[in-house]
Amino acid sequence: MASERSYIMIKPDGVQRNLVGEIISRFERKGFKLVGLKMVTVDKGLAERHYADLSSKPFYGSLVEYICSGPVVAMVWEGKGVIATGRKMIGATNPANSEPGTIRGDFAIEVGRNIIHGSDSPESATKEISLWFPDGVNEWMPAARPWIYE
Ligand code: YYY
Ligand code: MG
Repeated sequence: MASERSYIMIKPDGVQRNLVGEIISRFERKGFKLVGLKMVTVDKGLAERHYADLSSKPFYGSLVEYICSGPVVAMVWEGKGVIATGRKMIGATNPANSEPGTIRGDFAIEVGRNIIHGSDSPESATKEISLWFPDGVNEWMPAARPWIYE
Protein backbone atom coordinates (compact mmCIF):
# COMPACT_ATOMS: atom_id res chain seq x y z
CA MET A 1 0.00 0.00 0.00
CA ALA A 2 1.33 3.42 -0.91
CA SER A 3 1.44 5.22 2.42
CA GLU A 4 0.36 8.82 2.51
CA ARG A 5 1.46 11.33 5.12
CA SER A 6 -0.06 14.54 6.41
CA TYR A 7 1.35 17.35 8.52
CA ILE A 8 -1.00 17.93 11.45
CA MET A 9 -0.34 20.69 13.97
CA ILE A 10 -2.11 21.51 17.22
CA LYS A 11 -2.00 25.30 17.34
CA PRO A 12 -1.20 27.32 20.51
CA ASP A 13 -4.88 27.54 21.53
CA GLY A 14 -5.24 23.75 21.31
CA VAL A 15 -2.23 23.33 23.61
CA GLN A 16 -3.43 26.01 26.06
CA ARG A 17 -6.88 24.42 26.17
CA ASN A 18 -5.45 20.98 27.02
CA LEU A 19 -6.68 19.37 23.81
CA VAL A 20 -3.41 17.65 22.87
CA GLY A 21 -4.45 14.23 24.20
CA GLU A 22 -7.97 14.48 22.77
CA ILE A 23 -6.67 15.31 19.28
CA ILE A 24 -3.92 12.67 19.25
CA SER A 25 -6.47 10.16 20.49
CA ARG A 26 -8.85 10.87 17.60
CA PHE A 27 -6.15 10.21 15.00
CA GLU A 28 -4.92 7.10 16.85
CA ARG A 29 -8.39 5.60 17.25
CA LYS A 30 -9.13 6.18 13.56
CA GLY A 31 -6.24 3.87 12.74
CA PHE A 32 -3.67 6.35 11.50
CA LYS A 33 -0.03 5.89 12.44
CA LEU A 34 1.98 8.56 14.25
CA VAL A 35 5.42 8.91 12.65
CA GLY A 36 6.49 12.37 13.86
CA LEU A 37 5.79 14.30 17.06
CA LYS A 38 7.36 17.30 18.78
CA MET A 39 6.46 20.43 20.70
CA VAL A 40 7.79 23.59 19.08
CA THR A 41 7.83 27.22 20.14
CA VAL A 42 7.60 28.69 16.67
CA ASP A 43 9.69 31.64 15.53
CA LYS A 44 8.32 34.22 13.11
CA GLY A 45 10.37 32.96 10.15
CA LEU A 46 9.03 29.42 10.42
CA ALA A 47 5.42 30.61 10.85
CA GLU A 48 5.80 32.88 7.81
CA ARG A 49 7.21 30.05 5.70
CA HIS A 50 4.47 27.66 6.80
CA TYR A 51 1.77 30.15 5.77
CA ALA A 52 3.68 31.69 2.81
CA ASP A 53 0.77 31.01 0.44
CA LEU A 54 -1.42 33.33 2.54
CA SER A 55 1.05 36.23 2.73
CA SER A 56 -1.22 38.56 0.74
CA LYS A 57 -4.24 37.98 3.01
CA PRO A 58 -5.30 40.69 5.45
CA PHE A 59 -5.17 38.22 8.37
CA TYR A 60 -1.61 37.03 7.62
CA GLY A 61 0.08 39.20 10.27
CA SER A 62 -2.29 38.19 13.06
CA LEU A 63 -2.15 34.54 11.93
CA VAL A 64 1.66 34.51 12.19
CA GLU A 65 1.50 36.24 15.59
CA TYR A 66 -1.03 33.68 16.86
CA ILE A 67 1.06 30.70 15.72
CA CYS A 68 4.04 32.19 17.58
CA SER A 69 2.04 32.97 20.75
CA GLY A 70 2.81 29.67 22.51
CA PRO A 71 4.07 26.19 21.75
CA VAL A 72 2.46 24.07 19.06
CA VAL A 73 2.45 20.28 18.72
CA ALA A 74 3.84 19.33 15.31
CA MET A 75 2.96 15.88 14.02
CA VAL A 76 3.14 13.67 10.97
CA TRP A 77 0.39 11.06 10.60
CA GLU A 78 0.48 8.26 8.06
CA GLY A 79 -2.21 6.09 6.50
CA LYS A 80 -4.46 5.50 3.52
CA GLY A 81 -6.19 8.76 2.61
CA VAL A 82 -4.85 10.57 5.69
CA ILE A 83 -4.68 13.97 3.97
CA ALA A 84 -8.35 14.13 2.91
CA THR A 85 -9.66 12.18 5.89
CA GLY A 86 -7.58 14.30 8.27
CA ARG A 87 -9.20 17.42 6.80
CA LYS A 88 -12.65 15.88 7.34
CA MET A 89 -11.79 15.04 10.94
CA ILE A 90 -10.57 18.61 11.45
CA GLY A 91 -13.64 20.26 9.90
CA ALA A 92 -14.22 23.49 7.97
CA THR A 93 -11.75 26.37 8.37
CA ASN A 94 -14.32 28.58 10.10
CA PRO A 95 -15.63 26.71 13.17
CA ALA A 96 -18.98 28.42 12.60
CA ASN A 97 -19.31 26.10 9.59
CA SER A 98 -17.57 23.02 11.05
CA GLU A 99 -19.87 20.07 11.63
CA PRO A 100 -20.30 18.72 15.16
CA GLY A 101 -18.12 15.64 15.46
CA THR A 102 -15.19 17.38 13.81
CA ILE A 103 -12.35 18.78 15.94
CA ARG A 104 -13.12 22.40 15.08
CA GLY A 105 -16.87 21.74 15.24
CA ASP A 106 -16.56 20.32 18.74
CA PHE A 107 -13.94 22.61 20.28
CA ALA A 108 -13.69 25.97 18.48
CA ILE A 109 -15.79 29.06 17.81
CA GLU A 110 -13.68 31.57 15.85
CA VAL A 111 -11.65 31.19 12.63
CA GLY A 112 -8.65 32.87 14.25
CA ARG A 113 -8.67 30.32 17.11
CA ASN A 114 -9.43 27.11 15.23
CA ILE A 115 -7.17 24.78 17.21
CA ILE A 116 -5.54 22.68 14.50
CA HIS A 117 -3.85 22.65 11.09
CA GLY A 118 -3.90 19.85 8.52
CA SER A 119 -2.23 19.67 5.10
CA ASP A 120 -4.70 20.25 2.26
CA SER A 121 -3.02 18.33 -0.60
CA PRO A 122 -0.17 15.88 -1.25
CA GLU A 123 1.96 18.80 -2.47
CA SER A 124 1.45 20.88 0.68
CA ALA A 125 1.93 17.80 2.88
CA THR A 126 5.34 17.12 1.32
CA LYS A 127 6.32 20.76 1.68
CA GLU A 128 5.10 21.08 5.27
CA ILE A 129 6.65 17.79 6.44
CA SER A 130 10.06 18.81 5.11
CA LEU A 131 9.68 22.27 6.66
CA TRP A 132 8.76 21.01 10.15
CA PHE A 133 10.64 17.68 10.15
CA PRO A 134 13.79 18.34 8.09
CA ASP A 135 15.56 15.39 9.74
CA GLY A 136 12.80 12.99 8.68
CA VAL A 137 10.23 10.93 10.56
CA ASN A 138 10.06 7.48 12.17
CA GLU A 139 9.52 4.23 10.29
CA TRP A 140 7.74 1.53 12.29
CA MET A 141 5.30 -1.31 11.71
CA PRO A 142 2.18 -1.24 13.91
CA ALA A 143 1.22 -4.68 15.19
CA ALA A 144 -2.47 -3.84 14.57
CA ARG A 145 -1.97 -3.19 10.86
CA PRO A 146 -3.78 -6.35 9.60
CA TRP A 147 -6.76 -5.35 11.77
CA ILE A 148 -6.93 -1.90 10.15
CA TYR A 149 -6.17 -2.74 6.49
CA GLU A 150 -7.48 -5.76 4.58
O1 YYY B 1 -6.38 24.99 5.83
P1 YYY B 1 -7.20 25.75 6.84
O2 YYY B 1 -6.47 25.94 8.15
O3 YYY B 1 -8.57 25.16 7.05
O4 YYY B 1 -7.46 27.21 6.24
P2 YYY B 1 -6.52 28.14 5.33
O5 YYY B 1 -7.40 28.75 4.28
O6 YYY B 1 -5.31 27.39 4.87
O7 YYY B 1 -6.12 29.30 6.33
C1 YYY B 1 -5.11 29.07 7.30
C2 YYY B 1 -5.55 29.67 8.61
O8 YYY B 1 -5.72 31.07 8.47
C3 YYY B 1 -6.89 29.17 9.12
O9 YYY B 1 -6.81 27.93 9.79
C4 YYY B 1 -7.28 30.28 10.04
C5 YYY B 1 -6.71 31.52 9.38
N1 YYY B 1 -7.75 32.28 8.66
C6 YYY B 1 -8.26 33.42 9.24
O10 YYY B 1 -7.82 33.80 10.33
N2 YYY B 1 -9.24 34.11 8.60
C7 YYY B 1 -9.72 33.69 7.43
N3 YYY B 1 -10.70 34.38 6.83
C8 YYY B 1 -9.22 32.52 6.82
C9 YYY B 1 -8.22 31.83 7.47
MG1 MG C 1 -4.62 25.48 4.89
